[in-house]
Amino acid sequence: MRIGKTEKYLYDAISKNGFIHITLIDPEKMDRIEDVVEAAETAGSSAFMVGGSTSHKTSDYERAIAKIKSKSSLPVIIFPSNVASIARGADAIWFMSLLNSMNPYYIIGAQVLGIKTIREFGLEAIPMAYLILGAGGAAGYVGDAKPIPFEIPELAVGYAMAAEALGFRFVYLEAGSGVKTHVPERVISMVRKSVSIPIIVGGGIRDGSAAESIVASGADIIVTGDILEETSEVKDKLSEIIEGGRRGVSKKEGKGSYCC
Ligand code: 1GP
Repeated sequence: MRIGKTEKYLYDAISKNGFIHITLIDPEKMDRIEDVVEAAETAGSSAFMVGGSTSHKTSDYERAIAKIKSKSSLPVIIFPSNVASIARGADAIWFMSLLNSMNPYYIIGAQVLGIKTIREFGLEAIPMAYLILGAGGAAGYVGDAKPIPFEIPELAVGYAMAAEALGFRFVYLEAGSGVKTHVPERVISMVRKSVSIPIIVGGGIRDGSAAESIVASGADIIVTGDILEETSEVKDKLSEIIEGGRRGVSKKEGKGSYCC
């Protein structure tokens, strides 16, 4: 198994801290990227993701990546919505498959079309299973997903176990950007008990207490994006979320120690 530098960094950071926070920057929406990057790094975020379900311009991605790189040395990982998200200048790309899409394009089609460009651009491809739950937001709509109901966590467990057996090295439980309700703790906890790969949770996480309970339930990575566009106090808000996650570590189910 060949593990790249960014993936190893994620494993090491999770193993050392019990969880990490990643700041998601939507290249289409964020008009004050440099300020957000500085605030996120000061608050203790461990990496940046660049992506958005309705962002389809490669030039927007490249501009956002360059701005992040001008302010921070933390890893930048592309969070693609389509082949147009494959951009130069990032460290890595989530090589992700939306397993509960009804459209094979989002499961394997875009990946086949994109891999040569990913190699040409020297991006580290990190295999990740992407599952959309609950309301699903724009990601659910654009990705033609059949979202997993929060009330049926067994379905999320089945997908996550299958993802691990298929060789995916991360699983992302996505509720959709800006949704009212984040992935429930019970779903995270049941997935945690069923797989040993790192679990990423995102969508609708807005405060420290949500971060605390999500990490306590077994999440290894929490991702926040939308809240940065809602607040002018980015550093304070991210500090609150990251502090919440740290409190969650002491109560965490199945503390992950990942290696390669
Ligand atoms: C969306 O999971 C991410 O893909 C983050 O969600 O924008 O709601 O923080 P928010």
